[in-house]
Amino acid sequence: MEMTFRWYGAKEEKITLEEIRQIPQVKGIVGTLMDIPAGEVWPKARIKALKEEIEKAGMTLKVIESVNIHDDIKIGKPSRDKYIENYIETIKNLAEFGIEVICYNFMPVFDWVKSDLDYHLPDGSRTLAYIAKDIPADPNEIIQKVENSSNDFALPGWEPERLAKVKELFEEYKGVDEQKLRENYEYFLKAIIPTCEAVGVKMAVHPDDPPYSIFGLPRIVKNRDDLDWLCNIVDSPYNGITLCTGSIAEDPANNVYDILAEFCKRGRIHFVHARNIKFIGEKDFYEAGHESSDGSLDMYRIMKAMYDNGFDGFIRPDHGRMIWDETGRPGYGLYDRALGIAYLNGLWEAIDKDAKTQK
Ligand code: DNO
Repeated sequence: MEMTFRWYGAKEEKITLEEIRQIPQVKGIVGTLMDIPAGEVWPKARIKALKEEIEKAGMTLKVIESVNIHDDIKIGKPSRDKYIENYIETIKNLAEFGIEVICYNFMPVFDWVKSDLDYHLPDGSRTLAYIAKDIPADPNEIIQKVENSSNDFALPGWEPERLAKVKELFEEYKGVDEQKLRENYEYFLKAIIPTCEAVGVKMAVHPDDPPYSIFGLPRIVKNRDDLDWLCNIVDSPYNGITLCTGSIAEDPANNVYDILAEFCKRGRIHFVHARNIKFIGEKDFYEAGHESSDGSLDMYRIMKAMYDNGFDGFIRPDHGRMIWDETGRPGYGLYDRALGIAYLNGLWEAIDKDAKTQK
């Protein structure tokens, strides 16, 4: 297991690489080029500069989150071939600079959705929450809501150029049901995975967040059977998963421990987002501190499922709460994510020592 930390780039961040370097055991940055619109090729010079900046700070860049997929690919428009070619070019460019894993998602229009980015907990910390009755029926309202509480930080997956066209996008997705979206996903994977195999870059899809349909949009990466389907349509280790424990567990019907165990064993989980959530209603939840005692998930069982099934990929703490008066990009402050790392490292060490003394 290699511990990493998500960082959006010097221009987009308050948090510095020097601060991240001081978090115990963090060796790698999960990086991105946030300003490059979905569909465009990532230039080699930009990738090189990012890698050098990170290495100068004493860390590595082996994971990218995310290279976003143009909606024309998901909708299946004729223009998709051009965007797929660009995606392949980006994969090759990233491979040239030693990138091993690309995290992406296949969600129509929106990436993750939460009803609240500044949900107050009794201890004074603030976090993200999903409360179904607070999700407006009109998607434009959720965009407004997210923008109003983003503290002026660009949020991953909510690219302005995409959101500006949200009405048109919803129109275009009208003909796309789950079946059609699956066909388009299969088309994309079949086109890119041979290149991934050739250049040694593993794709790792992030599950839908939340893992069920919202705003009437189709969702196809939401449970064990969906993950099984996608692993089978292109049966290659380069076609893998970012297992986000929070996203998968948001549907109480999903057994996150079994899913982790199965797909680790199958060698398909290349990246883990470790997050705890606390249910406050049937499907309503807020994002808790990482500790088991703070949320509804047993983080020991999560780490153990990974350990026992041979996980040797990358992991990062997922969203953290805002604590100690920190302000910043919702979900991506420094302090609570650093606490999360210390805790996850502690669990791993205990599990590892325990396993070794039992031998
Ligand atoms: C939210 C993130 C997602 C994730 C994408 C991967 O904070 O977990 O935006 O990066 O779904 O493409």
